[in-house]
Amino acid sequence: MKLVILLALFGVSLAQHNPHTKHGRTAIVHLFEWRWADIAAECERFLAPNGFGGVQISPPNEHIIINNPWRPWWQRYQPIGYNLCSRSGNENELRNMITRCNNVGVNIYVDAVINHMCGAGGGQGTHSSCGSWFNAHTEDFPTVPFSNSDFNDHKCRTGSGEIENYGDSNQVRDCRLVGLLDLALEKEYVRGKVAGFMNKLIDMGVAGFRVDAVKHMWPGDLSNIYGRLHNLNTKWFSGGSKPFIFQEVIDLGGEGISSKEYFHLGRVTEFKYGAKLGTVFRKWNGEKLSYTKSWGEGWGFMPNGNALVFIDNHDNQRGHGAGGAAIVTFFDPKLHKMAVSYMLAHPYGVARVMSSFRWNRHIVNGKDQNDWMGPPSKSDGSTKSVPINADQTCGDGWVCEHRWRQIKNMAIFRNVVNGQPHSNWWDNQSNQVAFGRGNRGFIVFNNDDWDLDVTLNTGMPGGTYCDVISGQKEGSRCTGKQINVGGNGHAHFKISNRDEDPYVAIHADSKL
Ligand code: QV4
Ligand code: CA
Repeated sequence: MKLVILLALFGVSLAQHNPHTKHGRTAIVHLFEWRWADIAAECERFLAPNGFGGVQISPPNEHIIINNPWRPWWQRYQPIGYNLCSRSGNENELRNMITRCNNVGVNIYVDAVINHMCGAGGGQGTHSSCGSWFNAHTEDFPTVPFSNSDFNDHKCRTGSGEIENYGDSNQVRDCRLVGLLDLALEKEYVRGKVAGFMNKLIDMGVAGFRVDAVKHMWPGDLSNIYGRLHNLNTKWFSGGSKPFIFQEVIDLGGEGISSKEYFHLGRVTEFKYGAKLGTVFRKWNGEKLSYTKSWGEGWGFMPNGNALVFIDNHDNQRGHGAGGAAIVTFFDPKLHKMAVSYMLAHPYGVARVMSSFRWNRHIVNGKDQNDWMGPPSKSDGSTKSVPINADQTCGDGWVCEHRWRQIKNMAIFRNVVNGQPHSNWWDNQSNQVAFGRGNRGFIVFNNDDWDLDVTLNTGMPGGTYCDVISGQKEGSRCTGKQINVGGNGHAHFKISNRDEDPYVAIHADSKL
């Protein structure tokens, strides 16, 4: 009993905080805007063999189609109803993907947009992904159905009907976020419809949800909705498993609403993580890598058991959401690989890797003029599939960060060291640091403008290890640097600041 109370107090490993990843796999990848058919293939040909635990998919529900700008990615955050046809594919393709990914032990997490429907200016007609008719002016969404009494207009107290002040929790929850029609989630009827949508997906086999815009919903309403959710499908999950819930709350401090209001409901996105680590790797504001000795709760982040962490996400890689210019994305590949690798090596939080599409970034006065651009598409607006090149990278504008050797190998590293403590820290009081994970793995970074040349205690058993950053172990040979660990666990590291990737990582399974 005492233990239960303790666990509840700290929000550790509670039902909805557990990602239910299989076979010792840990990391989640967001395959942003990928088609269901491509995700199914990726689970089988790449994610399962390389130990990825799950995929966050783009919203699967029917959404508005916007022509101006032309088919922006964000049209999918404007639901028209809960039919399961979207830019990524139809219901059959979705079901097929969930089945095929589950069959190879890769979980699917759905991006659930339940705070709102489309924007008030969305017009009327059948410009929606399943072709269903709707009317945004009269707030009519017949396929659910929702009508004007299912929205919060009467509850919102701002003159414009919009959220005007993020310091006022009432308007953040009851008014419109950028004009999006705000659902009355305190209504029994609305709660039932939202839970029905989520339960259909659970029954199809998804493992959980990334819940969108959680700051804009009352914890009590969410508690009620989550309480209605089915247990996971026992075809793939053990009986009594609750869906994994990770909630999008942007909390960098200083607002009326803080992430801790949602801890008891599931995990919460820790936006400080990527904003701070980006600042550290960029060496802005006097930050140094050596200061990350106490990375995690020591930096004022939320408790470990509550956090979902990431370096960049689909919003802040293009200036939406929070984090600003500090966020490191694939546009800065060297820093991005290092930051993502740091995250994957470090024990704090459930880690999510971003997998992006490329767009023509065009920043004028700090704002990306092309921040709206959707995924690689054909002239009719339909999303292109993801071609895989001979060297395992992706083509046609798909960046596939999760396939970059360094990132893929660090996802494996995270699995190999899972459960081991952060250990054997070393730093040069500047931007050279190293740490281990018990006796299972060790990583060394050189983000200074000079060489690193030092002997360190790795905590690992003696032997020759293959560095999984400059190469990897293939059969009994190593395509990268080799690191000799002595019988006392010590090893010599030499990393030039001019290396393409100025860091080295070894783990138990990279031993030669
Ligand atoms: C425009 C005006 C408004 C006006 C409205 C009138 O800007 O002032 O009131 O018209 O109709 C798009 C446009 C936006 C437009 C809106 C409604 O960009 O200009 O409003 O549509 O037509 C994504 C995008 C948004 C996009 C939205 C819906 O980021 O730009 O808005 O999808 O298509 C806060 C929240 C946090 C949120 C973050 C971006 O606390 O929850 O902002 N993050 C999540 C998602 C994000 C998504 C939403 C929430 C909304 O991660 O991708 O927004 O579902 O911090
Ligand atoms: Ca709301």
